[in-house]
Amino acid sequence: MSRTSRHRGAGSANAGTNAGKSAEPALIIAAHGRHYVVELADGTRMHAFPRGKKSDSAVGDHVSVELAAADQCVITRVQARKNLLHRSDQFKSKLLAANIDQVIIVLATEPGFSEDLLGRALVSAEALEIRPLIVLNKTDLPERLEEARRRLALYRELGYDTLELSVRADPDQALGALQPRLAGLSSILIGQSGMGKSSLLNLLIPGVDAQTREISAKLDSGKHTTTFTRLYHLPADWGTVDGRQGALIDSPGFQEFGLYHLSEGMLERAFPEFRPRLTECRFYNCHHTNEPGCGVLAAVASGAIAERRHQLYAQLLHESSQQKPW
Ligand SMILES: Nc1nc2c(ncn2[C@@H]2O[C@H](COP(=O)(O)OP(=O)(O)OP(=O)(O)O)[C@@H](O)[C@H]2O)c(=O)[nH]1
Ligand SMILES: [Mg+2]
Ligand SMILES: [Zn+2]
Repeated sequence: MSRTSRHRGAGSANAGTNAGKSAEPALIIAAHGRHYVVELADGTRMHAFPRGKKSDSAVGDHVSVELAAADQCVITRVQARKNLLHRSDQFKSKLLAANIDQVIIVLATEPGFSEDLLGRALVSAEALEIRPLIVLNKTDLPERLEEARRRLALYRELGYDTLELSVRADPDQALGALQPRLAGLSSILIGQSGMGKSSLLNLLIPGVDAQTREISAKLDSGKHTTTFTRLYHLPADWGTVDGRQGALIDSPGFQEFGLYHLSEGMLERAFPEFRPRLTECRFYNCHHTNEPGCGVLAAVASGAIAERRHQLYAQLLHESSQQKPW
């Protein structure tokens, strides 16, 4: 994400195997299927597409591009990535974003949030050892606030950082709470539609003007307002942390969060409350579903592990064991 090299093309542009053609480093800032927008080192933005049939890069990826037309380039190489967040079901695997430091799971009092999706989002972050942050938005709507708090109590007990805020009623408090948690990091906003992800983005990064539901209602473009994943640099006046400015990625709301790609070994470790129990199991290859002498099941029986967390684990284990064509 270095924005220091202002003289693109000079010196290293012909390095690598593409002598003659000039390959340039770029950052993917938007993705919609096979259609990408990249940002070059000097800040220039261009449309880009993958060379082959497969689109195997995601927002946040550092890539090499070659100019294909006046305002279009082709992605020739994806640099090694720190991590890659994705969702998957029986039929396909969908890339969400790469090189992420923090997953911000946005929930709201109204419309009510799905605890199943929250659990899955947490597992996906844990599996990649990415720090999750839970945000409960719309605390200005009092009817369902207590219910939302009650449902979130378990996740607070598990040690997850959980913030309450209202973009609409108290934007200053929201900004004050989020700015220090975001500065210098690359964070992604994920969650169901209508929770307020784009509203948060608009608050945090003035001038972005991301579409929120009001705007899309005016434009009559339907219910889901954000249709593609998009990276925004954090404001320059937030300063840098370890030389990094940080970024915030907005993503479209989802209704399902399949994790068919996670292995059994990743799953058992993605539940932090399971971890200290794993050494207590009688069998080294225990699945923690119905084995005798299982430390996890003993903790469920005693109430130390919540039944609904174990149910989610069992469901994810089932998904993980399915045949996947991809
Ligand atoms: N009452 C209240 N409404 C809010 C608040 N924040 C956002 N909203 C409203 O919630 C609706 C959905 O907000 P969006 O920001 O579009 O939600 P989103 O999560 O980006 O939704 P998708 O793009 O569909 O995934 C809009 O009508 C917002 O004005 C809040 O703090 N309080
Ligand atoms: Mg949105
Ligand atoms: Zn076990």
